[in-house]
Order: sequence, then C-alpha cells, then structure tokens
Amino acid sequence: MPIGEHDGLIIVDVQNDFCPGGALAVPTGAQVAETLTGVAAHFAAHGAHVFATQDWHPAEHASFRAQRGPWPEHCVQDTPGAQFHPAFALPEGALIVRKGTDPTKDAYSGFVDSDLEERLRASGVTRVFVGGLATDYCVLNTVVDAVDRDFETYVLVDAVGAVDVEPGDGQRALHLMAGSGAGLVEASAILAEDGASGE
Ligand code: VGL
Ligand code: ZN
Repeated sequence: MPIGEHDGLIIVDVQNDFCPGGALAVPTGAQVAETLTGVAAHFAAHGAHVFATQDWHPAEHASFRAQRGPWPEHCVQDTPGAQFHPAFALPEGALIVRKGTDPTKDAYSGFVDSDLEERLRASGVTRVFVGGLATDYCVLNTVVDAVDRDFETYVLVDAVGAVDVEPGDGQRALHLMAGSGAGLVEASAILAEDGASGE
C-alpha cells in the first residue's frame, strides 16, 4: 500500500507507563515502540503526516483509583511515566497531541478535546493509519472516532498492543474496529513497499 501526502499516521500513547515497568503495562509495549519508530520514518519519508498522542493527566485525574476511577495512577504530566518510550523516536515535523488533561473526565480518543481533526485536515490528510497503545482503549476509541469523522481508516495490527484487563479484550477491540468500518493492515506490508520499489 503506497503511502503519500494525503496520509496521516496516528501513533497512540507509546509512553513508558504503557510499557513493561510502567503503571499500566502492555506486555509488548517496547516492541510496538520499536516497530512504530520504523513506520513513522517510512511515512515521513513518503511525504505523509505523523502525529503522536500522549495520555497527559493532571495529578488527581478522575480515572485514577484515588478518585474512584478504574486505573492506577499513570501518565501524570511531566513525569517519566508520561514520556515516550526510549525505543520510540519521532521524525522531524511530527506533531504531538496531548489528551486527558481535563481532571474531571477521561479521554481515550485522540480526537476528544484536542485539535487532532483540524490538524489532520489542515495537512490535507484524508486517510489515516493508527498504531500504538492500548488496542482495547485509546487505539479503539481513536479509530472509531476517525471513521466517524469520515477519514478512510486503517489499524496497523502488528503495531498495537492490548492491556487485556479481561483476556481477549484486544481481539474483541480489533473486531469492533473492523465492524465500525476500519481496515486491518500489517505495518510490515507497508514497510515492505520500500524494498519492492527498490528505494
Ligand atoms: C489508556 C487506559 C487509561 C490508553 C489511557 O492509552 O489506552 N488506557 N488511559
Ligand atoms: Zn489514561
């Protein structure tokens, strides 16, 4: 699948707290971080637009257990847990979108209370590819919102990882995304284009 200037890559929450050693770890988080570094470089090299979201909570966020929320404290603004994983590097020109900053409500989707949609449209993006963490929360909600906003939307199935609070949550999320109208594609197949075109 050739990538070009009307494509956007949305990399969701590749942050330390969602990787092994973090507060809300996805077992494959570090692998996903490494894969997405290569994918982001490929997109940038083909003139596509790269966006990376960060879960970016104030210290007493409503989603934390201390506030009777569902999650352990994670991705608190300006802490190490909120930083991108060290295996993840963004190409020049990539834009960072922060979400979950309202202390009173959660925002799993990169489109909620952010300017992501405007920034995609301002860049001329009509087709988006989504990877990152976690498949069953922020990737799921970002993908469904992208479909709703009429972007042609694909999930990078080999560049996502699930929290799996209940076993199978990640698989169910993939089915939900496909059912919502998103396509499922392998990032490795997109990367293989470089070899195929002799670049
Ligand atoms: C996420 C749970 C809580 C995610 C964020 O990035 O998927 N999950 N906050
Ligand atoms: Zn969160």
